[in-house]
This record gives sequence, structure tokens and C-alpha cells, in this order.
Amino acid sequence: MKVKEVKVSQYLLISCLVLFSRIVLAQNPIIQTAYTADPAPMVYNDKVYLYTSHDEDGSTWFTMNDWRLYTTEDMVNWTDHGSVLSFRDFDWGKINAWAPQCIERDGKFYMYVPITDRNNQNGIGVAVSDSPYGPFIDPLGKPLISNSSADIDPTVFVDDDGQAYLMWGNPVCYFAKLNEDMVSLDGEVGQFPNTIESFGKRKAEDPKRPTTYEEGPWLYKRNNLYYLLFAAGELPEHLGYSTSDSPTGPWKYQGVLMPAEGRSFTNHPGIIDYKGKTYLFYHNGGLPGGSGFTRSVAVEEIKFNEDGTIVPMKMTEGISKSIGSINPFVKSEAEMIAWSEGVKAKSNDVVGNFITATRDDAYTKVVGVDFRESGATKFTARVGTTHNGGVSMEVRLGSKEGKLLTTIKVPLTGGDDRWVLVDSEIEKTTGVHDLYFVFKGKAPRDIMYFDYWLFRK
Ligand code: FUB
Repeated sequence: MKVKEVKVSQYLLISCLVLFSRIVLAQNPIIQTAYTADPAPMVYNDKVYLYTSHDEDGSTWFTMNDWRLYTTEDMVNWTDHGSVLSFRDFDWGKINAWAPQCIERDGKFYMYVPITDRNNQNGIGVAVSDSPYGPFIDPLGKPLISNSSADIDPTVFVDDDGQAYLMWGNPVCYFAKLNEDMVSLDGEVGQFPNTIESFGKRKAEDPKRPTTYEEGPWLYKRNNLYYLLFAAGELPEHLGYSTSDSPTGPWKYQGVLMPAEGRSFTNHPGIIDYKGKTYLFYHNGGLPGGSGFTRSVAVEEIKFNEDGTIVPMKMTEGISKSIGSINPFVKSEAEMIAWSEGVKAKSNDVVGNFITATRDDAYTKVVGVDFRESGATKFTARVGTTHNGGVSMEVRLGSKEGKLLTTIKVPLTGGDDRWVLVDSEIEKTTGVHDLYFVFKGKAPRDIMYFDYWLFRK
């Protein structure tokens, strides 16, 4: 082989390895079954609740009608709980279900959401529920904040002394104290001075936007230091942050947290502490078909310097190591997914949330399924299809081409309102494995649908 040919084949080998490791290890974006944006994570009772806004498929503008919820206990497998609130649940709402945040106080859950009202005025509404899964109800029947056209992107925070704060705005950041009822303001609306010292100097001259502050504020506290993270301009947005000894400033600009990249001209931060680590959620256009209007939520672990500043971050392939495990001997929802391709989220009144395989060879992956030493010998799944014959679901270990545990033939049920439970014997399986469900069928689209699965001893 000539030197040039050797170099080309080495290059091809390295490219294949890079592609392979991307396929095997990729966890970002963390939701692949719908386009999601504006992540708002919340920790409650040892579980992460991730509320997101929702870009409709094929959007060429901010076509956003509802807010969705995903949960995890291991930071890798995310369960889809579907749509939990829409602008239509607010009598006064007209369009634009944009960036939300939910918080728990005294056993109630408060969702703060920006909506454009029937007079085409931006405002911030609040909806309340007894459960993080909803249903959320608008107790006011009108916006909580109706201050200016800048009223978008609320962040909510309850300090250690019990005082709650709401902050929001584009192109400046407003703030207000909330009363203990969380649905009324305590005092006047204030505005953080939009100074270079507080928010950094914007590169491109813009008299309306002299600093990098753009939108999407997120308030967070660590070791008595307050952090105001925000989407920063000019476009495409990067993430920046400022710190202060007080939740109402004055703020000191600390620089770029995450540079702009990833096929979306917006970004939006959300932070949580969870099981001893701190995580930054953000969005990009990382899915196939992704763009500034079809975005996807991603997550990275955050590291802090000793002085409390944050180690600058880049968008990566994400977290591949689970911090928990999945018990296969109890029912798991098909929409609990670590990674998937060719699969869409759906819901109906018969089974709630489920998934549809949109094409041959679509698959989902579940990380860290612990069959224990006692092992499993039977598999059960609730499935259905509108196709007569030739549709099957393979259950594999370790990879999409890994050890085949069983192939389930999916009977014609005739619609996603009709389902069957299919049982299968498997070779005894023990230990911890990643599980793959691979969907096979010749139909041009919507091969089959899948509701839940479990193994038995
Ligand atoms: O998702 C709609 C808007 O785009 C949000 O309100 C902004 O933060 C930006 O992400």
C-alpha cells in the first residue's frame, strides 16, 4: 500500500472509531423523542423533574404550545411524562408557551410561564398543582406579571430565609419579591442596572443592549454566593453569569460560562444540585432536523473553582455513566430512554404516554438494567401495530447488535388505542446490562408502538 493510501485508511479507521464512540456514548441531547428547549430542572424527593418548553416538529418560528416534563433518578435514563401544561390552560393565553420554571413550596408546585395574551401583550402567568406531574391550574385568571413587552423567561427562587424571588426579562432583567402564597408580589417590580460591570460589555454596539445580558435568567445559590446565569448576546447566544452577595445584586459579571455553538441561535441555562454534583442544563440544535426553532435539551456536570467561579464549559456528548440502576422486575415505561433513534413520543387517553417507532431499525436504549444474580427468564411487553405481519421488536444486551434475548412478533391491534401483552421465554440473564429495544418492520412509517416492559424471574 502506498503512503497516501495508508494515511487515507488510517483516517477512515479513526473517523469510524469517532463515529462509533459517538453512537455508543452519546447522551446529549438527552431527549430525542421530541424537540425540547428552555430546560427548567427541579429536584424534589431525590428525583430530577425537568420541565421544558416544546418546539413543534418542523417549526420555522417559535411555534410552541405546551410545556413537557421528564424525570430521572440516575441522570441518564429520562422518563417522558408528556405535556403537563399549555398556554390554552390560561383563559387569557393566546400563543407562545416559552421558557418555564417550576418550584415546590410547602407541598405545592408553582409553574411560572411566559405567554402572549389575547391583546398580544407578553406576560408571566403562574399555575399551581398538588403534584409535580400536574394538573396545574391558573389560580389568578390573569398574568401575575404584566409589566412590559420584556416579560418573558421567569426564574423563581426561594432563599434560605423563606423569601421568594421572581426574575425575568429580555433585554433587561427585572425582579420582584413574591409573597408566601407564591402567586402575588410583595412590593414593586425592580430592574437590575444593566451595567457593563454587572453583565459585561457586548462586542457589537447596540444602544438597546449595551451589555451581554439578553434573556433567560436563572438564579442559583451556593455557599452563600448568588449566581445569575443568563443567555448572553449578541446572537448566536452564549451563556454568561454574574455573582453577588445578595439575590437582588449588585451583580458582578464573571464572564462566559459556555460559548455559542450547536446549531441554535438561542441558549438557556438551568442549574441543579443533585446527589452531590451540580449540573448545567442548556439547549442546542443537536438532533437530526435541529435548528434555532427545533431545539434539544442537553446536560453537563459543572465544576467550581475554589473562589466559587465556575470552570468554563463546552457542549459535550454528555453524561454516559448512570448514578443509579434500573430494576427490570417492575414495570418500566417504554418512554424511559437513555438514547433513541427513529422514535417519537406520543400519548392518548388509553395508556397515557408511549412511543412509536417511526422506521425500520429504530431503537431505544436503557442504561444500567440490573438483573441481579438471581436473573430473569421471562420478558413481557405491551405493544401494538397497524400492520399485519412482519413487525417485530428485538430485545438485545449491550448494543443494538448485541446478544439477542428475544424477538417479539407484534400482532396487528389496529390502532394505538388497542394493545396486547406479549410474553417471551429468554435465556437466563444475570448482572447489569444496557438494554436495547430494536424495532423491525417494512412499513414506510409508524412501524409499531410500545407502552411498557418488564422481566420476570
Ligand atoms: O423558547 C423561546 C425563547 O427562546 C425563550 O423564551 C428564550 O429564552 C429563548 O430560548
